[in-house]
Amino acid sequence: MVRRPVLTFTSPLRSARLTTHLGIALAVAFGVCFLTGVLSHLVQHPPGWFWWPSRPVWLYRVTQGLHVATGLATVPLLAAKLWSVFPHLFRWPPVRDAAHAVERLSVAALVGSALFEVVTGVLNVSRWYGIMPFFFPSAHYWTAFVAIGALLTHIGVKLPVVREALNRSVETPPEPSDGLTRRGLFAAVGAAAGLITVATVGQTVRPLARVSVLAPPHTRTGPQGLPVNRTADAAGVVETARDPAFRLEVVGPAGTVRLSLADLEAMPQHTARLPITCVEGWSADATWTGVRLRDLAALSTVEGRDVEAHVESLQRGGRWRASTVAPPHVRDPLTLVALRLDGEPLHPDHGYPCRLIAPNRPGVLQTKWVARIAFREAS
Ligand code: HEM
Ligand SMILES: Nc1nc2c(c(=O)[nH]1)N[C@H]1C(S)=C(S)[C@@H](COP(=O)(O)O)O[C@H]1N2
Ligand SMILES: [Mo]
Repeated sequence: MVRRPVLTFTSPLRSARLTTHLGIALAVAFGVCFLTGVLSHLVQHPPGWFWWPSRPVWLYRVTQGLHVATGLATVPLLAAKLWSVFPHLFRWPPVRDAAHAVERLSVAALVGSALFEVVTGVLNVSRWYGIMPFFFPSAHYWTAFVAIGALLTHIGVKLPVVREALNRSVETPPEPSDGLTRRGLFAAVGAAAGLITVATVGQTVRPLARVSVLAPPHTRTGPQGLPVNRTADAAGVVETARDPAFRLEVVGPAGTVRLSLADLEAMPQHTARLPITCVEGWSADATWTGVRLRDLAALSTVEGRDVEAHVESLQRGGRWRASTVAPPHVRDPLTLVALRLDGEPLHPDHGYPCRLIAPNRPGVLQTKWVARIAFREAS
C-alpha cells in the first residue's frame, strides 16, 4: 500500500466541512479571548460607567486565566484553520471585482490581526517584551477590535458556505482511504490544544503546576513561595524600602498622618487569603496580614462618605508605581495594606515594608512598596 503524504498543498483532507468545524472552534476561542480581554482592559482603565465588584475574590483570576488559556489553545486551531484554506489564498485572479476585493481585504485583515494577537500574546506571557517595538497592551488591545470586526465580517460573508457545509446531506470530497482521516485531523488538533492547555494552565490552576512544563519558569515560585514580576532591585527601591525613617503618608480631606512601620503594626491586624493575579496569566493564593485600607481611610476622611484611594509606591518611575482603588474595594474588609505574607514580614520583592492587596483585582494594581495613600471623595 502506498502511503499518501498528508497535509500537503493538495491534500484531499481539505473540505468546506473541515474548515467550518475548525472555524467554529476558532471563533469560540477568539470570542472568549476578546470578551475576557476587553473586560481586563475595563478593569484596569475603568470608564465612568464601568463598575467592578470586589467579590467574588477569584473572578478576575478566572477571567484572565481563561483569556490566556483560550489564547494559547488558539495556536494549533489557527494553524490548522489556515492550513485548511491555504490553497484559496493563492487563487488566481486574486481579485475579481469590487465586492471580492473588499472580501479579500477583510480576510487579509483577519489573518494579519489574528496572527498579531496570538504572537504578541505569547511574547508577552513569555516576557519577551523587549522584542516588541510598541507598547504591548495598547497594540494588543486595538488590534483585538480589528480582529473581531474582521471575524464578524468573515462569518457574515461565509455564512452560506458554513450552512451548506453543516448540512449533512451535502456531499464532501471522498476521504483518503489510507493515512489520516478528517476526524483524525480534527482530533489531533483538539489533542494539541488540550496538551498546550495542560502544559501551561498550572500557572493559574496550581494543582496542575507540576505537569505544566511549558509555564514560564518565573511563574512557578519565588521568595516566600510566591512568583514575582518586578523585583525590589529592578524597581530601584532596595535602599528606600529598608530605610528606618520610612513613613506611610496617608492624606485625605480630614487631614494627613505619617505612620511608621511600628505605627502600622500597632493598628488592628487582619488576615486574608487572596490571590495575586498577574494580567500575564499566572496567579497564586497567599495569606496576607496587615491593616485594612478602610481603617486607614478612617484616619483622614469623613465617615460615611464614599472614597477612592490613590496608592503610590516608593518606586520612582515605572508604569505600575501607582494605582487607584475604587470605593467597593476601599470598603471591602479584605482590602489590606499588607505587612506580612504567611506570617512573615514581606520579602523586599513582595513589597516590604507594605503593599496593597485587594480582592478581585489585577496584579498590576496590587501596588508594592506603598509610600503614600491619598483618599478623595468619589465623584
Ligand atoms: C495566544 C494568545 C493570546 C495571549 C497569550 C494573550 C495574552 C494577553 C495578556 C497577557 C494580556 C494582558 C495585557 C496587559 O494588561 O498587560 C492580554 C490582554 C488583552 N487581550 Fe490577549 N492574548 C491572546 C490572544 C488574544 C486574542 C485572540 C484577542 C482578541 C480577539 C485578545 C484580546 C485582548 C484584549 C482586548 C486585551 C486587553 C488589553 C488591554 O488591557 O488594554 N487577546 N492578552
Ligand atoms: N510598585 C510596583 N508595584 C507592583 C508592580 C510594579 O512593577 N511596581 N508590579 C505589579 C505586578 S505586574 C504584579 S503581578 C504584582 C506581583 O506581586 P508579587 O511580586 O508580590 O507577586 O505586583 C504588582 N505591584
Ligand atoms: Mo503582573
